[in-house]
Amino acid sequence: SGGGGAAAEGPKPLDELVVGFAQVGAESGWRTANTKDIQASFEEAGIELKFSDAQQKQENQIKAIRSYIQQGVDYIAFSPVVETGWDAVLNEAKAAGIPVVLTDRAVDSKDTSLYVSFLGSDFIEEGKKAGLWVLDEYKDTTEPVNIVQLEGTTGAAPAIDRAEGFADVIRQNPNLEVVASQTGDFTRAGGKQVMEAMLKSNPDIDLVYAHNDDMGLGAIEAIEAAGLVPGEDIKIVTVDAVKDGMQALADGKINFIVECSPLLGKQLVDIITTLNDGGSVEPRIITEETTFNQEQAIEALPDRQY
Ligand code: GYE
Repeated sequence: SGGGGAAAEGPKPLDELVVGFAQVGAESGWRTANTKDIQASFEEAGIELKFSDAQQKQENQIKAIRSYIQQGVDYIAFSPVVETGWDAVLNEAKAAGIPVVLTDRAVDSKDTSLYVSFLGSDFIEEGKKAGLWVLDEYKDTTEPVNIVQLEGTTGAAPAIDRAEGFADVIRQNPNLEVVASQTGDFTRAGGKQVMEAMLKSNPDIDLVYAHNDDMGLGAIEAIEAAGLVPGEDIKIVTVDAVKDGMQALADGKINFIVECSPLLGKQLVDIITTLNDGGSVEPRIITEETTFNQEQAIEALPDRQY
Protein backbone atom coordinates (compact mmCIF):
# COMPACT_ATOMS: atom_id res chain seq x y z
CA SER A 1 0.00 0.00 0.00
CA GLY A 2 0.99 3.64 -0.35
CA GLY A 3 0.47 4.18 3.36
CA GLY A 4 2.76 4.48 6.31
CA GLY A 5 5.06 7.33 5.28
CA ALA A 6 4.43 9.40 8.38
CA ALA A 7 4.44 6.45 10.73
CA ALA A 8 7.95 5.40 9.66
CA GLU A 9 9.33 8.25 11.77
CA GLY A 10 6.85 7.57 14.56
CA PRO A 11 3.49 9.23 15.10
CA LYS A 12 3.27 12.96 14.46
CA PRO A 13 1.59 15.10 17.10
CA LEU A 14 -1.98 15.69 15.89
CA ASP A 15 -1.50 19.45 15.76
CA GLU A 16 1.28 18.95 13.22
CA LEU A 17 -0.76 16.72 10.91
CA VAL A 18 -2.19 18.21 7.72
CA VAL A 19 -4.94 16.51 5.73
CA GLY A 20 -6.20 17.67 2.33
CA PHE A 21 -9.84 16.92 1.51
CA ALA A 22 -11.16 17.28 -2.07
CA GLN A 23 -14.95 17.45 -1.84
CA VAL A 24 -17.35 16.84 -4.76
CA GLY A 25 -19.30 20.09 -4.40
CA ALA A 26 -22.40 21.36 -2.63
CA GLU A 27 -24.99 19.70 -4.85
CA SER A 28 -27.34 18.33 -2.19
CA GLY A 29 -28.47 18.42 1.42
CA TRP A 30 -26.47 15.23 1.90
CA ARG A 31 -23.29 16.88 0.67
CA THR A 32 -23.75 19.94 2.89
CA ALA A 33 -24.20 17.68 5.93
CA ASN A 34 -21.17 15.61 4.89
CA THR A 35 -18.95 18.69 4.54
CA LYS A 36 -20.05 20.08 7.91
CA ASP A 37 -19.46 16.78 9.65
CA ILE A 38 -16.00 16.31 8.17
CA GLN A 39 -14.91 19.86 9.02
CA ALA A 40 -16.29 19.61 12.56
CA SER A 41 -14.68 16.22 13.18
CA PHE A 42 -11.20 17.39 12.18
CA GLU A 43 -11.58 20.57 14.18
CA GLU A 44 -12.59 18.55 17.22
CA ALA A 45 -9.60 16.23 16.76
CA GLY A 46 -7.28 19.23 16.47
CA ILE A 47 -6.05 18.18 13.02
CA GLU A 48 -5.58 20.77 10.29
CA LEU A 49 -7.88 20.19 7.32
CA LYS A 50 -7.36 21.82 3.95
CA PHE A 51 -10.70 21.74 2.13
CA SER A 52 -11.67 22.31 -1.50
CA ASP A 53 -15.03 22.22 -3.32
CA ALA A 54 -14.82 20.94 -6.92
CA GLN A 55 -18.30 22.07 -7.99
CA GLN A 56 -18.98 18.57 -9.34
CA LYS A 57 -16.08 18.79 -11.84
CA GLN A 58 -13.44 16.07 -11.94
CA GLU A 59 -10.78 18.42 -13.36
CA ASN A 60 -11.19 20.66 -10.29
CA GLN A 61 -10.77 17.69 -7.97
CA ILE A 62 -7.64 16.56 -9.79
CA LYS A 63 -6.22 20.11 -9.49
CA ALA A 64 -6.99 20.16 -5.78
CA ILE A 65 -5.31 16.80 -5.22
CA ARG A 66 -2.22 17.91 -7.18
CA SER A 67 -2.00 21.03 -5.07
CA TYR A 68 -2.22 18.96 -1.86
CA ILE A 69 0.62 16.78 -3.17
CA GLN A 70 2.66 19.91 -3.92
CA GLN A 71 2.02 21.31 -0.46
CA GLY A 72 3.23 18.05 1.03
CA VAL A 73 0.18 17.26 3.15
CA ASP A 74 0.37 14.10 5.30
CA TYR A 75 -2.83 12.51 4.00
CA ILE A 76 -5.32 13.09 1.21
CA ALA A 77 -8.99 12.16 1.41
CA PHE A 78 -11.52 12.72 -1.33
CA SER A 79 -14.94 11.78 -2.62
CA PRO A 80 -14.46 11.06 -6.34
CA VAL A 81 -17.19 12.74 -8.38
CA VAL A 82 -17.08 9.92 -10.97
CA GLU A 83 -15.51 6.43 -10.83
CA THR A 84 -13.14 6.60 -13.80
CA GLY A 85 -9.97 8.51 -14.61
CA TRP A 86 -8.09 8.64 -11.30
CA ASP A 87 -5.08 6.40 -11.87
CA ALA A 88 -2.66 9.13 -12.97
CA VAL A 89 -3.20 11.49 -10.05
CA LEU A 90 -3.39 8.63 -7.53
CA ASN A 91 -0.05 7.36 -8.80
CA GLU A 92 1.38 10.84 -8.24
CA ALA A 93 0.18 10.75 -4.63
CA LYS A 94 1.65 7.28 -4.21
CA ALA A 95 4.99 8.39 -5.63
CA ALA A 96 5.00 11.28 -3.14
CA GLY A 97 4.32 8.81 -0.31
CA ILE A 98 1.00 10.40 0.62
CA PRO A 99 -1.67 7.87 1.64
CA VAL A 100 -5.11 8.43 0.11
CA VAL A 101 -8.47 7.58 1.69
CA LEU A 102 -11.56 7.36 -0.50
CA THR A 103 -14.49 8.89 1.36
CA ASP A 104 -18.10 8.26 0.34
CA ARG A 105 -17.56 7.37 -3.35
CA ALA A 106 -15.45 4.71 -5.08
CA VAL A 107 -13.00 4.71 -8.01
CA ASP A 108 -12.79 1.93 -10.60
CA SER A 109 -8.96 1.67 -10.43
CA LYS A 110 -7.77 -1.94 -10.65
CA ASP A 111 -4.65 -1.11 -8.64
CA THR A 112 -5.89 -1.13 -5.04
CA SER A 113 -2.49 -0.01 -3.75
CA LEU A 114 -3.51 3.48 -4.92
CA TYR A 115 -5.61 4.05 -1.79
CA VAL A 116 -5.52 2.74 1.78
CA SER A 117 -9.23 2.46 2.40
CA PHE A 118 -12.66 3.18 0.98
CA LEU A 119 -15.01 4.49 3.67
CA GLY A 120 -18.67 4.83 2.69
CA SER A 121 -22.02 3.24 1.99
CA ASP A 122 -22.86 0.13 0.02
CA PHE A 123 -24.80 1.80 -2.80
CA ILE A 124 -25.88 -1.47 -4.43
CA GLU A 125 -27.46 -2.47 -1.14
CA GLU A 126 -29.27 0.89 -1.03
CA GLY A 127 -30.68 0.32 -4.51
CA LYS A 128 -31.82 -3.14 -3.46
CA LYS A 129 -33.60 -1.77 -0.39
CA ALA A 130 -35.47 0.72 -2.60
CA GLY A 131 -36.34 -2.12 -4.99
CA LEU A 132 -37.59 -4.36 -2.19
CA TRP A 133 -40.04 -1.71 -1.02
CA VAL A 134 -41.38 -1.34 -4.56
CA LEU A 135 -41.60 -5.11 -4.98
CA ASP A 136 -43.65 -5.39 -1.80
CA GLU A 137 -45.83 -2.35 -2.52
CA TYR A 138 -46.94 -3.83 -5.86
CA LYS A 139 -46.93 -7.51 -4.96
CA ASP A 140 -50.66 -7.92 -5.68
CA THR A 141 -50.73 -5.85 -8.86
CA THR A 142 -51.63 -7.56 -12.09
CA GLU A 143 -51.31 -4.36 -14.17
CA PRO A 144 -48.05 -2.88 -15.46
CA VAL A 145 -46.42 -0.39 -13.08
CA ASN A 146 -44.67 2.49 -14.87
CA ILE A 147 -41.56 3.57 -13.03
CA VAL A 148 -39.35 6.55 -13.85
CA GLN A 149 -35.83 6.81 -12.47
CA LEU A 150 -34.02 10.05 -11.63
CA GLU A 151 -30.37 9.10 -11.78
CA GLY A 152 -27.53 10.74 -9.89
CA THR A 153 -24.49 12.23 -11.60
CA THR A 154 -23.58 10.16 -14.66
CA GLY A 155 -20.58 7.95 -13.93
CA ALA A 156 -20.75 8.46 -10.14
CA ALA A 157 -20.55 5.33 -8.00
CA PRO A 158 -23.87 6.00 -6.20
CA ALA A 159 -25.68 6.55 -9.52
CA ILE A 160 -24.29 3.39 -11.11
CA ASP A 161 -24.81 1.18 -8.06
CA ARG A 162 -28.23 2.48 -6.98
CA ALA A 163 -29.54 1.80 -10.49
CA GLU A 164 -28.00 -1.68 -10.51
CA GLY A 165 -29.28 -2.78 -7.08
CA PHE A 166 -32.79 -1.53 -7.86
CA ALA A 167 -32.93 -3.21 -11.28
CA ASP A 168 -31.70 -6.47 -9.79
CA VAL A 169 -34.61 -6.62 -7.37
CA ILE A 170 -37.55 -5.31 -9.41
CA ARG A 171 -36.68 -7.78 -12.18
CA GLN A 172 -38.50 -10.39 -10.04
CA ASN A 173 -41.87 -8.92 -11.01
CA PRO A 174 -42.31 -8.45 -14.76
CA ASN A 175 -45.09 -5.89 -14.15
CA LEU A 176 -42.52 -3.47 -12.76
CA GLU A 177 -40.99 -1.54 -15.63
CA VAL A 178 -38.61 1.42 -15.72
CA VAL A 179 -40.13 3.36 -18.63
CA ALA A 180 -37.73 6.32 -18.45
CA SER A 181 -34.41 6.99 -16.74
CA GLN A 182 -32.40 10.19 -16.84
CA THR A 183 -29.83 12.06 -14.79
CA GLY A 184 -30.83 14.96 -12.56
CA ASP A 185 -27.23 15.33 -11.35
CA PHE A 186 -28.23 14.85 -7.68
CA THR A 187 -29.71 18.37 -7.54
CA ARG A 188 -33.21 19.64 -6.74
CA ALA A 189 -33.29 21.79 -9.89
CA GLY A 190 -32.15 18.81 -11.98
CA GLY A 191 -34.82 16.55 -10.51
CA LYS A 192 -37.53 19.10 -11.16
CA GLN A 193 -36.50 19.71 -14.75
CA VAL A 194 -36.21 16.03 -15.64
CA MET A 195 -39.52 15.25 -13.97
CA GLU A 196 -41.29 18.02 -15.89
CA ALA A 197 -40.09 16.53 -19.17
CA MET A 198 -40.98 12.99 -18.08
CA LEU A 199 -44.50 14.02 -17.10
CA LYS A 200 -44.97 15.44 -20.59
CA SER A 201 -43.74 12.36 -22.43
CA ASN A 202 -45.18 9.70 -20.09
CA PRO A 203 -48.87 10.24 -19.29
CA ASP A 204 -49.08 7.29 -16.94
CA ILE A 205 -46.30 7.40 -14.34
CA ASP A 206 -46.98 5.33 -11.21
CA LEU A 207 -43.73 5.71 -9.31
CA VAL A 208 -40.56 7.79 -9.18
CA TYR A 209 -37.31 6.25 -7.96
CA ALA A 210 -34.90 9.12 -7.28
CA HIS A 211 -31.26 8.40 -6.44
CA ASN A 212 -31.36 11.09 -3.75
CA ASP A 213 -33.83 13.14 -1.69
CA ASP A 214 -33.05 16.41 -3.44
CA MET A 215 -34.07 15.09 -6.87
CA GLY A 216 -37.18 13.59 -5.28
CA LEU A 217 -38.01 16.99 -3.77
CA GLY A 218 -37.57 18.59 -7.20
CA ALA A 219 -39.86 15.94 -8.68
CA ILE A 220 -42.52 16.78 -6.06
CA GLU A 221 -42.55 20.38 -7.31
CA ALA A 222 -43.00 19.21 -10.90
CA ILE A 223 -45.74 16.74 -9.95
CA GLU A 224 -47.67 19.37 -7.99
CA ALA A 225 -47.28 21.88 -10.82
CA ALA A 226 -48.87 19.29 -13.13
CA GLY A 227 -51.90 19.14 -10.82
CA LEU A 228 -51.09 15.70 -9.40
CA VAL A 229 -50.64 14.61 -5.79
CA PRO A 230 -47.14 13.34 -4.94
CA GLY A 231 -47.20 10.23 -2.72
CA GLU A 232 -50.70 9.33 -3.96
CA ASP A 233 -51.12 9.78 -7.73
CA ILE A 234 -47.42 9.15 -8.14
CA LYS A 235 -45.47 7.33 -5.44
CA ILE A 236 -41.92 8.39 -4.64
CA VAL A 237 -38.96 6.43 -3.29
CA THR A 238 -35.63 8.15 -2.60
CA VAL A 239 -32.21 7.63 -0.99
CA ASP A 240 -30.42 9.74 1.72
CA ALA A 241 -32.90 10.66 4.49
CA VAL A 242 -31.82 14.26 4.99
CA LYS A 243 -34.18 16.49 6.96
CA ASP A 244 -36.11 17.93 3.99
CA GLY A 245 -36.60 14.44 2.60
CA MET A 246 -37.75 13.09 5.95
CA GLN A 247 -40.20 16.00 6.30
CA ALA A 248 -41.68 15.20 2.88
CA LEU A 249 -41.96 11.54 3.95
CA ALA A 250 -43.67 12.56 7.19
CA ASP A 251 -46.06 14.72 5.11
CA GLY A 252 -46.87 11.78 2.82
CA LYS A 253 -45.33 13.30 -0.30
CA ILE A 254 -42.51 10.74 -0.36
CA ASN A 255 -43.45 7.12 0.41
CA PHE A 256 -40.16 5.50 1.40
CA ILE A 257 -36.55 6.57 1.99
CA VAL A 258 -33.41 4.45 2.10
CA GLU A 259 -30.91 6.01 4.47
CA CYS A 260 -27.40 6.97 3.34
CA SER A 261 -25.39 8.48 6.17
CA PRO A 262 -23.28 11.57 5.42
CA LEU A 263 -21.71 11.48 8.89
CA LEU A 264 -18.33 10.08 7.86
CA GLY A 265 -16.11 12.62 9.64
CA LYS A 266 -15.39 10.74 12.83
CA GLN A 267 -14.56 7.50 11.00
CA LEU A 268 -12.27 9.40 8.64
CA VAL A 269 -10.44 10.96 11.60
CA ASP A 270 -10.11 7.48 13.12
CA ILE A 271 -8.56 6.14 9.91
CA ILE A 272 -6.05 8.99 9.77
CA THR A 273 -5.04 8.76 13.45
CA THR A 274 -4.70 4.97 13.19
CA LEU A 275 -2.39 5.31 10.19
CA ASN A 276 -0.48 8.07 11.97
CA ASP A 277 0.07 5.70 14.90
CA GLY A 278 1.50 3.12 12.48
CA GLY A 279 -1.60 0.92 12.57
CA SER A 280 -3.41 -0.62 9.65
CA VAL A 281 -7.01 -0.04 8.55
CA GLU A 282 -9.58 -2.17 6.74
CA PRO A 283 -9.51 -1.63 2.95
CA ARG A 284 -13.31 -1.28 2.92
CA ILE A 285 -15.33 0.30 5.73
CA ILE A 286 -19.10 0.22 5.19
CA THR A 287 -21.45 2.70 6.86
CA GLU A 288 -24.41 1.29 8.76
CA GLU A 289 -27.80 2.42 7.51
CA THR A 290 -31.53 1.83 7.81
CA THR A 291 -34.74 2.66 5.92
CA PHE A 292 -37.77 4.83 6.78
CA ASN A 293 -41.49 4.66 6.12
CA GLN A 294 -43.86 7.51 7.04
CA GLU A 295 -44.36 6.49 10.69
CA GLN A 296 -40.66 5.96 11.23
CA ALA A 297 -39.90 9.36 9.67
CA ILE A 298 -42.35 11.11 12.00
CA GLU A 299 -40.65 9.43 14.93
CA ALA A 300 -37.08 10.13 13.78
CA LEU A 301 -37.53 13.75 12.63
CA PRO A 302 -37.26 15.57 15.98
CA ASP A 303 -33.76 14.13 16.60
CA ARG A 304 -32.52 14.27 13.02
CA GLN A 305 -29.23 16.20 12.94
CA TYR A 306 -29.12 16.98 9.25
O1 GYE B 1 -26.61 10.33 -1.99
C1 GYE B 1 -26.28 12.51 -2.89
C2 GYE B 1 -25.04 13.31 -3.05
O2 GYE B 1 -22.22 10.33 -2.87
C3 GYE B 1 -23.65 9.23 -1.37
O3 GYE B 1 -24.05 12.34 -3.34
C4 GYE B 1 -23.32 10.51 -2.05
C5 GYE B 1 -24.46 11.10 -2.84
C6 GYE B 1 -25.73 11.39 -2.07
O4 GYE B 1 -25.15 14.32 -3.92
O5 GYE B 1 -27.29 13.26 -2.26
